[in-house]
Amino acid sequence: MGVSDLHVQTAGESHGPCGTAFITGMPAGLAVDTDFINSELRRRQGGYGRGGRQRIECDVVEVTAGVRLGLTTGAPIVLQVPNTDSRLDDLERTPPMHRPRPGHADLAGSLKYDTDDCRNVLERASARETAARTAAGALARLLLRAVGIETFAYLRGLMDVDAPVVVTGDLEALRAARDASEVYNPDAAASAAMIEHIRTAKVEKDTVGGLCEVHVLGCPAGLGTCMERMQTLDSRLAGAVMSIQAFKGVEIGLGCAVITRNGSDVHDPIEYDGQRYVRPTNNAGGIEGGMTNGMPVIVRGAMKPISTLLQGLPSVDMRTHESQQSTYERSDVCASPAASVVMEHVVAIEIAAALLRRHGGDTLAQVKAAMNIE
Ligand code: EPS
Repeated sequence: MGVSDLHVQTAGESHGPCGTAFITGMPAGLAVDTDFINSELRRRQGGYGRGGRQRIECDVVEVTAGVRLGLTTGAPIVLQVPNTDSRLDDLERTPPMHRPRPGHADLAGSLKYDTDDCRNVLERASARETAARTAAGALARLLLRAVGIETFAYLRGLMDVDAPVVVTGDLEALRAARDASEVYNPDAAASAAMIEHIRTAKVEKDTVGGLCEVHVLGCPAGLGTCMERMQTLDSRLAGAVMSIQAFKGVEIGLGCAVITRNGSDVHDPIEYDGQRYVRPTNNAGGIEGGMTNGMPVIVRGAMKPISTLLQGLPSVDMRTHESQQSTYERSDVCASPAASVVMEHVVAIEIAAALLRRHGGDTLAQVKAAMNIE
C-alpha cells in the first residue's frame, strides 16, 4: 500500500490569478512530461462553440512543488495554470451580479452564502476550474501510461446526433482523427452535423450540451472493490463524472439501456482461451461488482447546455425581486468537446487512485513490481 490515497483538490476562481491543483499520494519516480500536460490543456481549450475566453488564455502548467529534476519525489505536488484574464478585484470589469442564471450555481450558491451578489459563487463554480483538474488528470495519465493503461475520450453526440466509436486497434490513428475534428469525434460526417447544431444555436442565441464517452484500455482486473459500497469503482467514477460542471447523467457500459433487454442479452458470457478469461461482449463496460474485470472500462457522461444564454432566461433581480432576464456573461455556445477532455482526465484520476489502492507503493518501481511489469 502507498503512503496515502491518491487525492486531487483544486482551488482558484475563473478570473483570479490562477487555478491550482494539489495532488497527494503520487508515487516517487514518475517522469513529469509537461509537454504532454500542456498538449492536453490545449485540447481542453479547444472545440467548436467555445467563447472569447479561449482566445485570451494560453493555458500552460507551472509545476511548483513535488517534482525535482523532472521526477516526482513522493511529496505533495502543486500544478498551477495562470489566468491571463485575471481581474477578480476590479469592480469595473468584474462587477457584482444580481440576476442569477437558471441552471448555473448562481441562485443556489447565493442563497447558501446569504448574499444577493452571485459573483463569489459563479467565479468558483465556473468550468474554468477544469483547467487545473485536467493538468492533474494528465499527471494521472502519465502514471497510467507507465503501467500500460491508456485512455481515449471523444464527444459521442449532441442533439439528435449519436456517433459511437469502436475503440480498438491503433489508438494513435484514432486520436489523430478525433483531433482533426472541431468537435472531437473521429467521424467527419457526424462532426459536421454536430457543428451545424452548434452554429444554429449560436444564431438563435441559444446553447447546446453533449454526450461524452471515455474508454480506459489495459486495466488489470480487480481495481475497485465489492466490499465497501461507496468505494466501488463505478460509484467513484460516477461521482467523479458528476463533479464536472454541468454534467447531469453518467452511464457505464450499456447504462440505462439495460432496462430494454433480458438478462440473457445483457450479461457478457465468460470464456477461457487457455491462458485467461475472455468476454466476447462488453455490455458491463469493464466493471462487474464494482471492480474491473479486465475488459475496457467505458463511461459516458451527459453535459447539459451551458446556462449562460445570449438571449437570457427568466430570472429575478435578487435586490428588488423584480422579474428580469438573467445576466449575460461572456460564455460558450457549446463546451461539450472540451468537456470530453475534462472527463477523460477525471476518469484517469479515479482509475489511477484505484490502481494505487490495489498495487500502490512509495515508488513507481514498486508499483510496477506489484503489477509484475518489467
Ligand atoms: C471556461 C472559461 C470561462 C467560460 C466557461 C469555461 O470563461 P469566461 O467566463 O471568462 O468567459 O468560457 O465557463 C462556463 C461555461 C461557466 O458557466 O462558468 C474555461 O476555461 O473552460
